[in-house]
Amino acid sequence: MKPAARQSFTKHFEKIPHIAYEGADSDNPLSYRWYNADEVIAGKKMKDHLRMAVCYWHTFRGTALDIFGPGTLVRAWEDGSNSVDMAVKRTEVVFDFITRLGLPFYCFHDRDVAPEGANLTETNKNLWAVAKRLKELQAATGVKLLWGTANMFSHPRFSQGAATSPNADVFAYCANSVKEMLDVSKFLGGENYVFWGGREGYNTLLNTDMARESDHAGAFFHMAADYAKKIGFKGQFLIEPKAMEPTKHQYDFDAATCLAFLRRYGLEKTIKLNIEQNHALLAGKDFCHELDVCRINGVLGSVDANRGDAMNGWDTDQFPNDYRECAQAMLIILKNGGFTSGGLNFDAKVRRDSYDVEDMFHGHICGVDAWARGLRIAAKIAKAGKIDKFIKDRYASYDKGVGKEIESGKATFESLQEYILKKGEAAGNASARQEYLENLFNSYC
Ligand code: XUL
Ligand code: CO
Repeated sequence: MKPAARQSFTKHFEKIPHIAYEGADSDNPLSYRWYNADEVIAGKKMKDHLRMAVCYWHTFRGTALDIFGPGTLVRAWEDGSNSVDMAVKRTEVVFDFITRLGLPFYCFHDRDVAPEGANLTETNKNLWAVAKRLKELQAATGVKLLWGTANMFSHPRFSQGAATSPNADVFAYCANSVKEMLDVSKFLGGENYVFWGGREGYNTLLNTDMARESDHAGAFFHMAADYAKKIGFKGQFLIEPKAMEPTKHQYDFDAATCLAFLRRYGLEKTIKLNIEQNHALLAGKDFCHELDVCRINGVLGSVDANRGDAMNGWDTDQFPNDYRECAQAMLIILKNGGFTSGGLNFDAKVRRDSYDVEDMFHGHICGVDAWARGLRIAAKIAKAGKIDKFIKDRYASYDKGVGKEIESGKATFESLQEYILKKGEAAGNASARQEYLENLFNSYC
């Protein structure tokens, strides 16, 4: 780590050391057991494979309020105000935290870093006041912006949607939000720009013109792309699918739904996807299914690394801990050639009764190590090549004869009928060997 990255900006984490790699046998809970940033795995440093980011919203703006009660997390650095002064002071705590974890990136919404003002002009001014300080802290620490985004879901004006609101003034308001955040993202060297749908969706068709709302969303993305081009913002646009919550029917339900939308509006070359584990669960899909849908369609952009709870149907946003699932996900990411502009953003929060500052570290350390261990396992599996070979062999009938004619486009229904009539019956199927493969997979863990 560069010496500059070890500086402490505040006194709030005095009792926490800079988290270092100590290896799998370490019994120090404030160390990494699997994440060794500069170690080369499968031809690349671990930090460059994983590109991990701290999210501003859960870790620094979340108080753990829920619908049954107020926030329980009292942070010593907060003065209780939602002022620009506090926003600027908070940035130093954030960078102190990220550098102690030794992670290379962070992500934020406009409203995470700066409060709304008395009017929109003041709101924009507030955002720039904080962005300037963020830029200084990025320069001082080497921490970079993985992605920026705009919060177009919290304020009551967005209660019926943002770009899909029936109120055109809200659409215009959102144009200001994204325009400013694209400028800020460019200013801070953001490597991506994320659109999570927020309240883009509906609760009942009795009040909703889905066709118009969809067209409005398409138009909004084109305006965003035009503006990014105009200012020379080179970051990758990403849509983050989510099936439900807050609306019943979210327009960005899952990867396949987003792909259909992108193709319908000619945006498939402009926008990739940011896949979140917990959102995949809400869609009733495996996280890895969503990743592979993206991979085979060339839109695997980035990942919101968290986990849901298989027993309930909401967005619990817990820190990832299942290194076997991370390993399977990393296999897909490696197959994709790794991340380019994307990375792993910990869109995760500590539980309502994990009150201490130390818990913020334990959550991140657990997530970092789950993914680092997953990467190590995935690299072993890829190198051994046994699973790849099994899959390749399973389709061997398409590498020759009639199968090859099907894949090359030479076969027709007539030619295939002639072939199979002559044979009289299809060749027997080989076993798909799921149990063998699951056992093989486990043997690398
Ligand atoms: C909401 C969610 C968001 C996005 C960014 O479920 O995941 O925090 O990641 O807007
Ligand atoms: Co997310």
